[in-house]
Amino acid sequence: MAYYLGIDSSTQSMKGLVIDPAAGTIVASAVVHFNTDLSHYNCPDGVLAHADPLVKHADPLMWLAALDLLLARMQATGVDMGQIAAIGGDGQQHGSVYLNSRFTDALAGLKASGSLAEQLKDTLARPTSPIWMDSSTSEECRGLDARFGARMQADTGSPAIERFTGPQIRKFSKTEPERYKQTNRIHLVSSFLCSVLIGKDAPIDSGDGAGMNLLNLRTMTWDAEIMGFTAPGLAQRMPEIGKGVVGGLHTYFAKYGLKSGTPVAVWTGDNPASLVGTGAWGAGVAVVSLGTSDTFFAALDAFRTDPEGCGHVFGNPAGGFMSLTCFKNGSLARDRVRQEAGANWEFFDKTAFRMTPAGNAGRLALPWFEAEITPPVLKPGLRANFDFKDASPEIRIRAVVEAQMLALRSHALWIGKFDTIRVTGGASRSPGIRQTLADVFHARVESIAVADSAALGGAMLAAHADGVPLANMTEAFSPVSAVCEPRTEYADVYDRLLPLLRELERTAPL
Ligand code: XUL
Repeated sequence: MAYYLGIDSSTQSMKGLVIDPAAGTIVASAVVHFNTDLSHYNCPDGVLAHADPLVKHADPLMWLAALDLLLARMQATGVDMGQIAAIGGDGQQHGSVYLNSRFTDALAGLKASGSLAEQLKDTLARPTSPIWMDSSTSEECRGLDARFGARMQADTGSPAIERFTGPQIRKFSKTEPERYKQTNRIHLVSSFLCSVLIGKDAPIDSGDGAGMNLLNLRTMTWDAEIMGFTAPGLAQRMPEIGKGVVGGLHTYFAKYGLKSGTPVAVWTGDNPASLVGTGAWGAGVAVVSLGTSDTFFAALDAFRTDPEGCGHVFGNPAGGFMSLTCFKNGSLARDRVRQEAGANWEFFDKTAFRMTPAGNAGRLALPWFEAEITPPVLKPGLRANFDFKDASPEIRIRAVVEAQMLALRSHALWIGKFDTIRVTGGASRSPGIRQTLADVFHARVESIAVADSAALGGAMLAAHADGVPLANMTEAFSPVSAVCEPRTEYADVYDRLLPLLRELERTAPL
């Protein structure tokens, strides 16, 4: 019986799942939380503190420590690691790791007696990694806009975007030219961790590679002209684009009971992996993922870009393309509103919604505690169209949740109209949020049993690379576990609120 391991390296944690596709079961799971398990890396929410609120970096050694700890924990569950026939995975998108000339030898020579972090610490050409939450590259984006104009979006699927890897590399090469010179290889979080598993440079997949402003989605190759303008000598520093099995597992990982040489499938981004894990990789079903970031995504029937320039096109790991709209102020913002309201999760998820009417008498609040991605807003601060501070906890909570769901609807219009939305991520367990989502979109909201859809997607992609059809696994692993129907009587309420939300996005002062 063959098992498959999927690993999801997300913003605040690393999770792993082992699946048995023949039996249709999840046989083991493990998780490492960065704030509690690896607090000495000082990245409590997955981010290092920085004086500039637009700069968001993480310590890449923490991801290595997490990989060691996750595999040890997985082995400790008692699962037979030797039965794992292939490994897949995914990483938070856009984040980048900068490696020097020692990387290749250090990877190949990994010794089971040491840890990954210890053995690879001297291979970093840049000690920290910018991640998707970073908004500090506006100047670089304007430079790319001025040079490429509409071609950037038409060919790479997105206009120049602050958190995307190309603008981040451009900033690094300009502000730290010495360190850039020392950089031999630039990896995404996904391809970095995949490289560590196979003990050599892994390629980048088109799902994650599309989030860089460097990959030409019409040819599926690096865009030489954009690369050349982004930073000097960038082409030599990039891995290849690849798919399927990209190498065999390094002997280092035998200490966790894994077989050396086990095929490793190319890693993708967390959202593309989630598209697979939620069973939405075929056309017709949209996904709302409510995690550190809130995202709306769906498989695309054809290559199509967002006329407003906020959304993106990524590669769909099952073939073709996917669309995505991303909001930075997701679960951390919800948690902050909850704490400031002095409420527990029971109150946030249920009571607040029973105490207030749908539509909240027109009161809306956008919790932009961090610079927002959609729409692009660089000056953080909550925007409300009423006196937020003095309002009761239940009114504040509904105002924030309704504004978040309306923003999702408003900025996903370019993707299409969907009768069914599949919801995933931690906050998808909240009944109040699920009902609001259904009412705001006038759509049936389905939950699937596995909340870690990205790790599941990674495991499914590993099995797929080993010849197991995705469709069989979707039936087994992504069945609908709960449904929330929209309440037709509130359709008008939210149709009327949509222009108010747009107005608030445009005008509300800080
Ligand atoms: C997507 C995005 C985030 C990260 C972290 O474009 O920036 O969703 O992938 O989850």
